[in-house]
Amino acid sequence: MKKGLLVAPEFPADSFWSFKYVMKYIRRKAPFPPLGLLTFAALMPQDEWEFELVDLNVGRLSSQQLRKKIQDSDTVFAGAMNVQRDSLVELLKGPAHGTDTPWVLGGPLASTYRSSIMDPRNEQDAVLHRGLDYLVWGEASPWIAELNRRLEETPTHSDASPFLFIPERVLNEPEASRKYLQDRSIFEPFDGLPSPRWDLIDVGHYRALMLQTTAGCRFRCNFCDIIQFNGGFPRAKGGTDVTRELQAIYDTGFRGGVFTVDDNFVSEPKAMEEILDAMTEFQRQHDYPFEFFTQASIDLGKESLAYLVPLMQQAGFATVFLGIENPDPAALRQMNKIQNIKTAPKDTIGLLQKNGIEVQAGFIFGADTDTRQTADNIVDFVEKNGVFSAMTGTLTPLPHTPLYVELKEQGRLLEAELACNNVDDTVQFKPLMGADNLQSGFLHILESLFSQQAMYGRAERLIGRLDTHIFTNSHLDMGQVLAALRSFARQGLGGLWTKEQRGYFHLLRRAVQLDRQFLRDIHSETRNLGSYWDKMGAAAKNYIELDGQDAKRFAEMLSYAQDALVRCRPDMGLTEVQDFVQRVREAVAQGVLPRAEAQSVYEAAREYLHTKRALFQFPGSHLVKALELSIVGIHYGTVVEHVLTKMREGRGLTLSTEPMSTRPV
Ligand code: B12
Ligand code: SF4
Repeated sequence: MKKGLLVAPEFPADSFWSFKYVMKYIRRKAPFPPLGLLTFAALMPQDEWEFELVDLNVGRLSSQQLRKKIQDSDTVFAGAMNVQRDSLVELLKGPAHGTDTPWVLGGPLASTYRSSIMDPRNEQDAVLHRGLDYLVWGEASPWIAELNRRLEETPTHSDASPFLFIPERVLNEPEASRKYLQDRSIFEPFDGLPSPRWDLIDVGHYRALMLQTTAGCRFRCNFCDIIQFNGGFPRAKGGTDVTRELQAIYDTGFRGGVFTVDDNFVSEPKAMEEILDAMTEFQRQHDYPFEFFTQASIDLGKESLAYLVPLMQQAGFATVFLGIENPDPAALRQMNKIQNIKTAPKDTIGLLQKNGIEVQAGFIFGADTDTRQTADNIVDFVEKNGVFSAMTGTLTPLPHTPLYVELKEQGRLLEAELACNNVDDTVQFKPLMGADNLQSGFLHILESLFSQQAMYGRAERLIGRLDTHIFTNSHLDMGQVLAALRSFARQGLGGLWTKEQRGYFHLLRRAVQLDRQFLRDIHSETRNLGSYWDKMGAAAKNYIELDGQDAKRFAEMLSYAQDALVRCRPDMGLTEVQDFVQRVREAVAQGVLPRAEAQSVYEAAREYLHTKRALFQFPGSHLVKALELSIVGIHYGTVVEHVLTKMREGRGLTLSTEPMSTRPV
């Protein structure tokens, strides 16, 4: 057997997504495992290769330890985004230097930054150029056979130019061409792939595991590199594949957050129905072991797609990340983000929150139509809509995107460094608003949104808007309780009675009040339902006749009942539940309902209220959410504090101060 060393380079601590500063509270080592590498390992011939994974985000190894592992391996396989580039360069300059093990790099760094690695423009690129032997563009599956053949032929490292695996057509198209995005010979069917090699990691080190249900996206945002290597149309897995992958995660013993890492979860609505049904059925059969989160386009809120939201709720989605980017339609038009103009982002946010799904969002500052005022508008939008996690960054032109080529043609691209971390990047183009405005606006956004005070206020607004759903496993585990106690000790106790502490306790008090209010409301709803049924049921023999008022009441009861049957009756298949609901709905519309069915609806509706009541008993869902957000806020607060300090000291966000020579036409 050949030995393959899988290497996941380190993410910088000071980024929103690293969650480094809260790992000690939740007693995990990293937020997510490197899914790309685990998937790649599963695709390789299992009877020829054995793998070991080194995830530098879980723990650092000494240079000697790493060198030994590299020397003892037949090949090193690294997978990275650009934000992990520094760590990869350190590995190649340090422990790998002088060894003869070949290195293969895949993932978005290889796909998007291939040109600068093949044709180095700075010292970092040169290290990658010399240190890497193979670059793999796009998904791994099309290249597995050829990669193995070449590794067999040339099993040692060489300082010469790496070999680039890339489809001929992609290589030959002009730089930002999007003509090949629909080419189905490049973007192959996506189903039937093996499950990731979870056995290569200790799942207990990670906050969440991952599942990819689709790849690609039907939109054409001008800054997006995802479609350039994942395709401009959605490819979906089938329900059977999704169930198998969920089972594989379940079999690791892991319970908790599962990130469906689709580029756009709702890019292919028809396929999503099948996938969501598979997810829901799996959750029901296993008492909802997972809490899902994903990313989706804003059009999820439009009338023709909104029916997916209750399906996502039933499957157990807790969070959705939306690319809002900018509240100004002019900026969106320039980004070719038309979907955000056609559907108002605030409507999609409201719809998800009403269905108990938290919205996180990405914002981009620095479009040509932006001014210093845009920074205030972004802050305003985030605050008004209760978006607690508002990941804001400056515009980043990624290579091979239309944005990149446009800026290049206008002479506005600063290729000094392409960092790709949204809170600490060198500005890579000359902004029309001027460098000073970009810097002060970005600073303003970070300061305004990520002070502890602001975050407590936003958390309060968010919990007030979230209508918690029952598609969750409400038991708190010991880890969560301890995390809450640890953060309570940090945020609530000690020191003088500061305004931050007052904000913290205000949030917790409000959360407890909301839990109590919901409990009271559910008690009274249960009582009302009981007396209504006593009256209706007692009067009826075989059939119940419904007038307009009754039909309304029954429709409401039926929606409670439907949720309860999905959540609490796994013995009934999902289709059986859907058929039952459909039958009753039709009967209600006709005004006559068999008594037995009415009784079933009533009983299930009671069960719904009973299940919901449990969510608000101490520590209720609002309090748990408030504590969770406070913990995450520690991370955001620390990252932003570091970034602001660096920016104020003139390090960090490096801005060109030279006058702009070329303006766009
Ligand atoms: C999930 C995800 C995350 C997750 C998880 C990251 C993790 N631990 O892997 C989180 C939310 C943490 C995250 C964060 C960020 N992300 Co992100 N993320 C994604 C997303 C949506 C999916 C990635 C994924 O898991 N796909 C599924 C797996 C199976 O696919 P894959 O990783 O691409 O792997 C396949 C191939 O690439 C290849 N492959 C992968 N590795 C290897 C290795 C070898 C040797 C070979 C041969 C092949 C190979 O084979 C795999 C199977 O086909 C992508 C979008 C995308 N489609 O790439 C963005 C993406 C990777 N993220 C991106 C960015 C910029 C970020 C952030 C920097 C955002 C920010 N501005 O702060 C942060 C950085 C993280 C940090 N800690 O600092 C960019 C990267 C751009 C680039 N070209 O470098 C992407 C492409 C999105 C985008 N354009 O905005 N991200
Ligand atoms: S919606 Fe997201 S994935 Fe789709 S093109 Fe736009 S940025 Fe890319």
